[in-house]
Amino acid sequence: MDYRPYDQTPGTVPTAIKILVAGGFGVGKTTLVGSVSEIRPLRTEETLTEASVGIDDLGGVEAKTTTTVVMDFGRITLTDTLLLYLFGTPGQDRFWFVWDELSTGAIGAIVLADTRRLADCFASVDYFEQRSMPFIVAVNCFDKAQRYRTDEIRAALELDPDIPVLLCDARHRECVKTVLVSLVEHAMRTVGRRRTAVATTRP
Ligand SMILES: Nc1nc2c(ncn2[C@@H]2O[C@H](COP(=O)(O)OP(=O)(O)O)[C@@H](O)[C@H]2O)c(=O)[nH]1
Ligand SMILES: [Mg+2]
Repeated sequence: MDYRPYDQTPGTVPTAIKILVAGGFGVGKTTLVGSVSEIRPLRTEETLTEASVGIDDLGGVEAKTTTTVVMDFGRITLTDTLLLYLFGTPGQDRFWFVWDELSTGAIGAIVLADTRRLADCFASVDYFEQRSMPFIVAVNCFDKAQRYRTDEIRAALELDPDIPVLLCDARHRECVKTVLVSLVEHAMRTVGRRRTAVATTRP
């Protein structure tokens, strides 16, 4: 894990950006945050117990014995003056209420998807669409999962044409960085478009 302190030159104020990582259970949120975080990611996991059998659907998820209860938290220095803080949100219906708290101040979200269980990310997509929160879809390409083209995934999720869809491997730092940059760029474009729309509708 490499740690790069941000630029502490007097007058240089680092910008901190908050990003959410959402998606279904076992899709790779904790893995993604852990791949890029310079600080040891804070994880709150609980061992899957008898009680969660039947509640936590394990179909298609290999060797998964823990589940995120509250959130993952990580940080990455993208440039000398740009820090990203990542919050992995719970991917299960019973933790939905946490999302509203976590969304405050976030510039956007990465919705992680697994093509074997694509429906698991519908709720996350709906959540960010309803709140007009910029988001992108990153497909975590599991080894045994069938590969689909991004346009096929876009069609299956009924996404607007401007929402980026990327294929990634949540275990690889460079791959995850590309996803993060894509989200930041998408969020900036969205904000830019909204500003233009407001400016042109003003009398
Ligand atoms: N083969 C493969 N396994 C992955 C990948 N990402 C995550 N995993 C594994 O899938 C399981 C679930 O990942 P996790 O990050 O805990 O999912 P979360 O519930 O969304 O936080 C873990 O055992 C990971 O090691 C990936 O890109 N490829
Ligand atoms: Mg997790």
